[in-house]
Amino acid sequence: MKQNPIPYLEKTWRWFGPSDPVSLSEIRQTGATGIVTALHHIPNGEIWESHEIEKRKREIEAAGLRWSVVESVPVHEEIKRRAGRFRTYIQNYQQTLRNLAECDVPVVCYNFMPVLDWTRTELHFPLESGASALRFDEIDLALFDLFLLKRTGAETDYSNDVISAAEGKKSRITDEEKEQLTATILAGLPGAEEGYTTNQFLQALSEYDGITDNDLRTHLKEFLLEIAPVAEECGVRLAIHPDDPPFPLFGLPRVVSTESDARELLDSVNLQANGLCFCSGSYGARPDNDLPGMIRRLGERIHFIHLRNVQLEEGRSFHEAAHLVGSVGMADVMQAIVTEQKRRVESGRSDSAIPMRPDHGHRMLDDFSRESNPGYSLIGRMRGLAELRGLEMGIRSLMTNSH
Ligand code: DNO
Repeated sequence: MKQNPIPYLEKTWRWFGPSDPVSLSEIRQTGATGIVTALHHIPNGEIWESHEIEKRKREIEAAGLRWSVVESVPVHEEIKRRAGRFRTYIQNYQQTLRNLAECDVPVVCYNFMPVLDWTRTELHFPLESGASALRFDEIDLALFDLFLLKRTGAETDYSNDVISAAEGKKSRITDEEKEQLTATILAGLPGAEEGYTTNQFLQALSEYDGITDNDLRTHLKEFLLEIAPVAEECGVRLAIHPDDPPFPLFGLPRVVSTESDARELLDSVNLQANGLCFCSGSYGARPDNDLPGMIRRLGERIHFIHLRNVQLEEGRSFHEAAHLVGSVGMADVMQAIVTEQKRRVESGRSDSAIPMRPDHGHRMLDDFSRESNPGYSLIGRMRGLAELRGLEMGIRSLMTNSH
């Protein structure tokens, strides 16, 4: 019997809307066919009205592209804390999902990280090649937390070695470098809808006083119990993004960092719509996460994929490596993904062309002569997309010919 061919992953590209320095017509030339975007102008917690969604969708389609994934419908902090107006915000979230379904936008990515979305300490880490990368340095994070933010109790979160390294570094760096570090951590990286001053940040952290990992886990479960059935019914797939980086920061609870976290949240609401965004760079920043194994075991609920590499450094530090080099074995990851696609085809699922985007990219070549959002350069990401596309094609062809 002739098998249906395994479709290619849907190549997508994150676009931050009309203010993104990378335009839709440029994206079209990269080879991506799908757009990953959000209605960034709508305040967190409010309903995305259908006419707003339609308008953005038409704009994307006019450029010959398709709106494949929403990244993200942000989860209001009051939902994460189950405080204040959280019930209204959950109802609004449900309505937004219905409106997106009505407009045929099929996948919604979101995260459940308190206060900060993704966190880095350096945006222009120079690489030997002359390109630059994003970096997370645990000593710099401790320096900021202990000596610039001066968070009460921060010293209990770091080892003595890290504290003394941070102390030493504090006396070596300039005031300007300290300001730069503060801005990098607090100003909000692209996609994080919030930015903070130091005082606002301390205030936001204090609102989580007494909220443990277990509490946050329960809040996530309660949220999923309310939104996943709506998503299932209207035909939208939810994809939770893991914590980036995947370990606790600033004493905040963290609940989506490991395979067992992911398994638990999938099991807590056992519906196909309750799924994952598999981010190789986020999960990959922990050496104890077995990425291909996670794809094999959790794959049927992976609705969206971010492919990115990290070079692990000492302790918890890492920088973003080129997509095919670094600590993440990208070929093994890709092979596990194609295997999952094959399984979907064999079981007759209609979502085998899983949307994938090259996550982040170095700043390189002409990226230096134009503005770009940190991590979201044009040429660096296009290099990533091209390499990943080639890797996928090679693996697919080897797998097809060996069966
Ligand atoms: C960073 C992104 C994150 C991601 C959100 C999803 O580059 O991967 O900002 O979009 O955490 O909600």
